[in-house]
Amino acid sequence: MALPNDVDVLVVGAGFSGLYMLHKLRGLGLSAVALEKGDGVGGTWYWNRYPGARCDVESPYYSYSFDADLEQEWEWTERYPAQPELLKYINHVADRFELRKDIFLETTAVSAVFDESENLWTVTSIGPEGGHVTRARYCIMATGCLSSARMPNIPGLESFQGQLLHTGMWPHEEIDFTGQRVGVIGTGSSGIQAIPVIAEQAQNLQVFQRTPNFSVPAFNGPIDQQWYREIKENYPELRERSRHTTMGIPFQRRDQAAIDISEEEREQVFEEHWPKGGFRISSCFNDLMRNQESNDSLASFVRNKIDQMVHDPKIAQLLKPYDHPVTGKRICVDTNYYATYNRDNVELIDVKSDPIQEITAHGIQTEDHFFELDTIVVATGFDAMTGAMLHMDIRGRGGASLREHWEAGARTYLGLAVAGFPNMFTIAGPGSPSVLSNMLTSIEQHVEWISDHLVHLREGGYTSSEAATVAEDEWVDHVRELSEKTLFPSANSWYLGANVPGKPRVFMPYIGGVGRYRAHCTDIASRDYEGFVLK
Ligand code: FAD
Ligand code: N01
Repeated sequence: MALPNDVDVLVVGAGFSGLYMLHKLRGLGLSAVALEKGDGVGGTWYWNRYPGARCDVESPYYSYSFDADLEQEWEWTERYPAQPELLKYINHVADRFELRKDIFLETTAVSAVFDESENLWTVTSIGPEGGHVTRARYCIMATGCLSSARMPNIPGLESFQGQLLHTGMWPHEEIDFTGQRVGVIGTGSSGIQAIPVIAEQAQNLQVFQRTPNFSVPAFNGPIDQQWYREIKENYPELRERSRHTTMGIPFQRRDQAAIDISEEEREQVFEEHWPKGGFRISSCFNDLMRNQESNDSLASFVRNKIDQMVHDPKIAQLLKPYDHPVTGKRICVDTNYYATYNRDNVELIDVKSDPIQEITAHGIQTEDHFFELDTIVVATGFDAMTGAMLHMDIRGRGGASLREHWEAGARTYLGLAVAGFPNMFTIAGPGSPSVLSNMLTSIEQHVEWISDHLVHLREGGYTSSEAATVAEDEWVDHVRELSEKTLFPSANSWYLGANVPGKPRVFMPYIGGVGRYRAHCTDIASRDYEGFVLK
């Protein structure tokens, strides 16, 4: 089917957000299409196929809740799902709800211009058939927070004659590292997940670490059938509970401050939570991101664990994070990460003390050494939260450009709408809990809120909805003020844009938690969409 010229709603992106949005729009009787750059659906789980790619939220919770039959029929096999299983799930959803006929793959939206005289968006895209223009009443950006992969700015990168791979743009064919000399640049979550798996295959693995990150073991394994059965029996209640928690998962932070108890007692609580795996450890006190001393005690607990897991004390020292609070960057959830450095074929290169100078045809040259490599794996992350949106030329009222509107940092109302850009909505955008949460919970809440809003507009006979400038200003201030009450801004994280040279340093996600945020959005809706100008 050809991409239509006119639709009610145009969705950009076909990951978890775009797929559910499309499904909801159909249910409202609106005509809708989704444009997707990739040649398949799945977003994050389509692009990030690197070995070891896995979710940090347990599988029964990192899944859609909108359809009880889907929930009951799908069978997760592992506690934390790996990328292939997640991609299979998303494809299953696309088939089950017959979404594919309205999804246009290999089609990139390059610009979106608002036509004020008719209250319509004109979206230009490039697809397999060439350029196309689609007019839509509403434009919904489901473009992803972590979908704009960044190559590092290292001199000579393009001259490398071996295999160059980025974790966020991983090839579709199987990559076999057997017998190879492999270098990995970057030790964020992607590097930390890939390194142990590559180490098992490669002849030699050299890890180029600039800054160590906190990582905690997942204790992953086949899903515990009894646990899963209980979840399935109680899904409605568990999902509802998730919607009102801080992180969008159905266990709440323990309501006790670490600062209120002795160091020995804290240690005991950490020890109890460590074997539970993943985020459990960061939820064991309620003041870990508000009180430096509390955070320091968890940090030193994790550093001690590194000492226990890594045999060589010099390597252990290099792996210990020192420049940011635990969870100031999204905590990595790993399988065998630290123990991998006990292998004879793995070497940790500290590029803080011996910086990378250039990449040559045959490897990586640091100030003091040359490392000959067959493959370089780049795990250097993303232009997060704003990158995908700003790749497009988006123009709102009066031809104003989003790039200019966001020049000093992303500005939104509720992470859902932007002043001056009527009838455009963002899913899990900056200013919403998104990346600080289980994103499936946050995505569903946004999709449902937008759907309800579109119904409200239809029933009220409105053709335009726009965030008021004053509402946007207040929300931006509120998001910033909340973050300033925490330790988050002290970390040089991508939450702040700190990983992209020249990007304004603004804390982008809403830190008040999924439950509080949801209550606020519901309240806004109940007050006739306060802060939105409806015409
Ligand atoms: P995405 O999945 O990013 O999909 C956006 C889609 O939009 C992409 O397919 C992209 O190609 C497309 N697109 C963008 N711009 C255009 C354009 N101009 N034209 C056409 N198409 C466009 N979250 C968690 O909660 N737990 C996790 O464990 C977790 N693990 C992650 C692991 C990795 C490696 C990464 C990168 C992210 C992870 N996330 C995790 C966050 C993850 O991005 C979300 O959970 C979720 O998958 C986002 O879904 P989405 O549909 O909003 O965005
Ligand atoms: O990216 P990152 P990521 N030379 O930005 C280093 C989600 N996710 O893809 O800290 C040398 O975190 C950089 O070093 P430094 C999750 O939300 C989840 O790993 O800037 N090194 C850092 O070590 C996550 O937070 C999972 O000094 C360079 C690394 O590259 C987000 O995606 C799995 C460099 C980048 O780390 C992004 O994770 C994967 C250079 N020039 C991703 N430039 C789960 O487990 C950058 N670095 C769920």
